[in-house]
Amino acid sequence: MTLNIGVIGTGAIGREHIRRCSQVLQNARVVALNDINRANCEQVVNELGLKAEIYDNAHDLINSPEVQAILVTSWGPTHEEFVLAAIKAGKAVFCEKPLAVTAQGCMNIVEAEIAAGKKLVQVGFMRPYDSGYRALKTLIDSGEIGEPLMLHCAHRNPEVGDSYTTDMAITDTLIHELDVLRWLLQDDYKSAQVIYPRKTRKASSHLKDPQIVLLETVKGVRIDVEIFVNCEYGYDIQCQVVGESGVANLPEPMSIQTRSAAKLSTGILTDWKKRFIDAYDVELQDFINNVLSGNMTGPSAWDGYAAAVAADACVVAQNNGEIVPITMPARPAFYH
Ligand code: NAI
Ligand code: ISE
Repeated sequence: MTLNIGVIGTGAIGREHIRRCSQVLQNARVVALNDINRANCEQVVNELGLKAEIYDNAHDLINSPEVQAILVTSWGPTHEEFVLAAIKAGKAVFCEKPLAVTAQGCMNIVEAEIAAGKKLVQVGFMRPYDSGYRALKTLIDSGEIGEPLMLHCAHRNPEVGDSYTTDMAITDTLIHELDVLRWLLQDDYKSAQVIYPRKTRKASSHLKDPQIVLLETVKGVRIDVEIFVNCEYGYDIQCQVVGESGVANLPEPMSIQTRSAAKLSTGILTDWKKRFIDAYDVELQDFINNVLSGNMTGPSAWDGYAAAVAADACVVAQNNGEIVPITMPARPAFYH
């Protein structure tokens, strides 16, 4: 069986997901596109030779009988509206992060999904599908390094545009760590604090970069995450877990080590699309398989909500410099 997919938002990641649904993954085809900038849809159709209908209105795409499942890859502030409309139409929806830009927006989606009585939402948190993070989780779960006590993490981008603001370091960038670390540790967050080191001269005048986020989990694990989005040298994701009896590092992405010209060297990736290319493939294939089998198992609307609750607290902490408590309500039985 082939799943007919409609995509809202044909920018950077939208195009990547359309390409993988059309050329890489099994049992799916893209039949409908929408973007507020119609030229973006036309460009994708031409580039990929797609046979897809272009809709001028996202809600018409969602409600089209031709479309069985939706991918939401438009700008973050539009996600809540489109995910709620997909749920109302009774259609499965894969929504890129963030699920909504506030915790309340995510809660609106959680409540709508529970009211629909059926899991329909998968959030585009791809890191739990990354083979490196999976290996790290398997090692932690094996008990080899004992109980985790501390995590030292980094999320570095070579550069960002002028429209990137200080709070986006949390809502756009740290949100990946807020999801994957919760999954890695099977724990929730208890508090957050944000501190600012000396600012890089490479950042726009309005942007505080780098930043360090200090998190504490309910089990007492202490986490520091460095966010540095103008680091220049590469796209570099680091995660070190210090346990009671050992230390484990997230593996480096596969790369060849060379010895030449009196140097030992290994390349560093520069583009998020390449760093997580396999994880994006696996997460979307999982979505397709789960929609077809009627059993959604990927990152849920509740996971989107949990990350957003923590993100909201981190944004408050960015502004007041204090240790901000993070309180998560009990997980509804629907998401157990
Ligand atoms: P982008 O700016 O390249 O593309 C967004 C597209 O959405 C644009 O073509 C824009 O015209 C369209 N759009 C905006 N509002 C719309 C509306 N109301 N209706 C229809 N189309 C609309 O942005 P990018 O980088 O592709 O990001 C899109 C989303 O994907 C964001 O939420 C971002 O956080 C997320 N993302 C996730 C990544 C991941 O690693 N999981 C990586 C990059 C982005
Ligand atoms: C971008 O939107 C992503 O989601 C990337 O995965 C992330 O590394 C980057 O910092 C974000 O801007």
